[in-house]
Amino acid sequence: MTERTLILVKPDGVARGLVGEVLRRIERKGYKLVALDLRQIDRATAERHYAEHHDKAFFSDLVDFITSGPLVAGVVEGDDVIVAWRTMMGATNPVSAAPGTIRGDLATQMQLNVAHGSDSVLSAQREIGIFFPDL
Ligand code: IDP
Ligand code: MG
Repeated sequence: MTERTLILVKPDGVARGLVGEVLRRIERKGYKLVALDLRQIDRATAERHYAEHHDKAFFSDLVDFITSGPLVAGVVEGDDVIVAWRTMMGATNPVSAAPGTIRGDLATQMQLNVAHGSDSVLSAQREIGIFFPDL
């Protein structure tokens, strides 16, 4: 089924010059970029985006990190893209992310794991609404 998901190249990925690498994987796979923007987000936006993690011990570190520099936000469209993009990113912890995945190939630390992707149709709608309210 054709779906849309929110993708982020997080501030670590932008700082390391990995925007092209991440977008290349999306385009080669055959997905379509329907929105793309380089921006730095404020704490209120970060807290909304990561609201599900509000009570976790790492929440304030996560908000510090995601607001620390520019990120690339995008909306990607394609067949079953929500699950497929999460497969392409690999496990949240790069230590256990499979080789061939973004996190498996490009990252070593849980927080600095380069990319984000929505985890369900509902999260995708919610997150796209936060980053691209006009879509
Ligand atoms: P996801 O990005 O694979 O969906 P989530 O569990 O939603 O993973 O966590 C959101 C982000 O928070 C992760 O991508 C990672 O950057 C960070 N994170 C998750 N768990 C931890 C942790 O235990 N310590 C530090 N950062 C974490
Ligand atoms: Mg998540």
